[in-house]
Formats: sequence, structure tokens, C-alpha cells
Amino acid sequence: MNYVKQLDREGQQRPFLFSYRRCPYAIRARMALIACEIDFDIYEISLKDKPKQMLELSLKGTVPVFIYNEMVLDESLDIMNWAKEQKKNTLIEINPADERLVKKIIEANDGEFKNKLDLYKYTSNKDITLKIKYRKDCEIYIKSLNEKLETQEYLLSNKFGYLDIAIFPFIRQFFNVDLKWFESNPYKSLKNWVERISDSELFNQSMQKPDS
Ligand SMILES: N[C@@H](CCC(=O)N[C@@H](CS)C(=O)NCC(=O)O)C(=O)O
Repeated sequence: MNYVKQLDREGQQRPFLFSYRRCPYAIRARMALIACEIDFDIYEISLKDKPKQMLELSLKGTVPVFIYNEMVLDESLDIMNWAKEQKKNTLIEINPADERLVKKIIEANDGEFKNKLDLYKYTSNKDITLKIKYRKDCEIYIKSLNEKLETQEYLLSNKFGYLDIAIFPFIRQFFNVDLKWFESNPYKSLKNWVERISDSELFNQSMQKPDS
């Protein structure tokens, strides 16, 4: 992952990612690309001042946007799937028997949970009763993940993989809303999982800053 100052529309040879460091969708895309040993250029956008080049390639104006040759992918899961298909590293292969479950958990994550997470995250601490209500709404999904992790180290098995990458950035964001609560929350297996992935080289590489 190599930070660059712009997309070279004529001469760009390497895969290219428009990204935003803290965006959970962009994090899952970066982690998948790095896990699959794809060497890519990356451009850190400002959400308040999106680059024209990016909007020309993808009208919807969300990150991540991935460009390789003539291909433009502007959905994080499409980027993960493309990385997986390159088969440079089997780390994030999905066992065919798990495909339906993976899809179901990601749909719950990106749909209902993400909506509730945004309500929780963006409700001011001044309205603490409402904020706690939204956190409790999130906890239905949080509890279901915690239960999976009581008997195995990662979401599908004892092996880290695709589903962990897809889900982790959102759970991290959930816990980051209130780090004090994170320390004392009852979801110990999920807390350990978050800490384990947060400490991983893969995650830390994906969070590299533009100026480092
Ligand atoms: N479904 C898209 C969602 C991406 C998304 O919503 N990204 C947010 C940042 S976390 C974004 O770019 N929002 C546009 C904005 O804030 O203007 C994906 O999976 O890539």
C-alpha cells in the first residue's frame, strides 16, 4: 500500500484505491487487498471535498473506489471479492459450505446493524438515555457475534478469514464510541476478538497514515 497524491489516468499501472482511513468499508477493502498481497496505490480523500477524478469514475461519491485498468469497483464487498479472486493468497478464501452464512451475517451487519450503529454513534452524550437505547439496539447483533466467538477464535472457525475482515471494522467502530464501556462490557469473547485483530499486523498495515 503506497500513498500517492493523485490517480494518473493515463499511466496508472498499479491497482488504485480512493480511500478514507477511518471508513469501515474502506478498512475492509484495504485489509482484503493487503491480505491477498495486492500491491496498490492509495489516495486518502477528504469526505468534505471529494476529488473530481473519483466522482467522474463513480457518481455515488462513496469510498472505497477501486480502479484497475478499465475496471471500477465502488462497493467494498466487490473489492474484497476481486482481491479474493486473484488467488495470490488463500487467507480469505470462503469454503463453499459457508457462503450462505457469510452473506447472511454481512447483510445483517451492513443493513440493520450499521443503521443502529450510526444512531448510537451520532447521538450526543447530552442525550445519554437515547444513546444507551441505541447501544442496546446494537447489542442484539453484538451478542450474536459474541456467542459465536465463545467456542471459536474467529467468526467462522478458529481460522481468521474473509468474514472477520468484513465485520471487524464495524465492531471496532461500535466499541470506539465509548472506550470506557468497551473495557467493562459483558461481551468478553467479542472484546478479545477485537483486541486480537486490532493488534494484528494486517490491520496495522491497513491503517498506515498518508504521512508515515
Ligand atoms: N455500500 C458502500 C458504502 C460506502 C460508504 O458509505 N462509505 C462512506 C464512508 S464510511 C462514504 O463514502 N460516505 C459518503 C459521504 O460521507 O459523503 C460500500 O460498501 O462501499
